[in-house]
Formats: sequence, structure tokens, C-alpha cells
Amino acid sequence: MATIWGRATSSNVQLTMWAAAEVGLEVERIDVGGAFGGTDTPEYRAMNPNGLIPVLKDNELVLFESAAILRYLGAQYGDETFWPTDAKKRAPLDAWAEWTKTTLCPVLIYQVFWTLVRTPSAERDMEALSGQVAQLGELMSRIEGEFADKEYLGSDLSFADIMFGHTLYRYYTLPFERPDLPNLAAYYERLKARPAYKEHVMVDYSPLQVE
Ligand SMILES: N[C@@H](CCC(=O)N[C@@H](CS)C(=O)NCC(=O)O)C(=O)O
Repeated sequence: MATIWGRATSSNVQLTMWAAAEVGLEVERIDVGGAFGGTDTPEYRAMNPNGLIPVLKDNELVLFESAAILRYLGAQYGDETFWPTDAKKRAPLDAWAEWTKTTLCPVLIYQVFWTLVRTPSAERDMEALSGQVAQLGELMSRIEGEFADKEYLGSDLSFADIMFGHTLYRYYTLPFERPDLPNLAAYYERLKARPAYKEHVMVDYSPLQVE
């Protein structure tokens, strides 16, 4: 059995747990990070010198960075749909995975989520937030067309859906106005119907809420 270190409320942990479940890898999750602490010990720093979550241990392999963990799980345990071995099939999926991590998440997680959930209300910059929310809607509209004639980013669920799809629980549950994107909304409904998404991604983040 593999091990993942990281609290269940962390979006980066969620995507690795969801990926492991989808590729059929049994994982024991150990609560560290946030209120649990435990990321600053020499033992933990030896696994991840950044002192961040998640960390995966699979036999002798110890790995940090959620995107690297996701790609490892795909390459090691995923089938041809989840992780196409043909680079020409995998690369267009990877473009959306990378776009999620480098373009979408900085706005959704590190700006909007951070402001609404992790910043005391008296300190929230609501003017900046409204610009960020508008930017977020525009970013989401860029991926809307991907779901016009298919159910997932590839032919069925792939590593790219894990990276992109895990962001949608927060996108659709945070209190802000969203543009009408019917294909994206239908895609989110499909994800919500997956047991592993429900278990690992649709995790109540109210313990992180500061007033
Ligand atoms: N680029 C890293 C970022 C990891 C990261 O920032 N993790 C956050 C949680 S999402 C963390 O460790 N925060 C400190 C904590 O929870 O104690 C990754 O994708 O794994």
C-alpha cells in the first residue's frame, strides 16, 4: 500500500488522492499540514525539503509536488486512456493540466479562495476580488469549448481531468458570480457522480474559514 501525507482539506492533496483512487492504487493518507502540523520535522523535510503537502511514498519512491505525483500515478498505474503512452495523444491533455496548475490555480486558489476563505473579512480586498472573479470567469470560458462534444478532456477520464476537475468543487461552491457555461456545468455534474471525486475532492473546507 502507498502512503500520502497531507490533510484532506488541501486541494493539492485532494488531486493526488482522487488520482490514486481512479487508477486503483490503495493509499493510506496521513494527516499532516495546517492545524495538524508535522511538516517541519527533519523526517518530513527529508521527504519534502519544502515542508509542504502532499508527499507520496510508493515502495522505495518518495515524491513531492502534486503535479509530479499525478503524472507518476498516471504513468505507473493508469491505463491508456488515463495516461496515453503516445506522446502526441498525451501532450494536448497535458497542456490543459499545465494550464490549470500555472494559469487557473493562481487565480482560483491563491487569489479568490485565499481572499474569501483564508483572509479575515476585515482584511479582504473586495475591489481586487471583483477583478479576480471576472478574470476567473474569462479563464473558465476558455475551456468551455472542450466539453462541447465530449464528456472529458480526452476520450474518457484522464490525468488532465484530475488536474482541472479538482478545481471545480471550489469554483462552484465559493460565493461569487459565475458566467453561464453550460458545457462546464454538465462536466462538473459528471465529475460529482464519480464516487472518488465525491470522497476526495468534495471535502468541506469550512475548517479553513477565517472570519
Ligand atoms: N506546488 C506544490 C504546492 C504545495 C502546497 O502549497 N501545499 C499547501 C497545501 S495545498 C501546503 O503545504 N500548505 C501548508 C500546510 O498545509 O501546512 C504542490 O503542488 O504540491
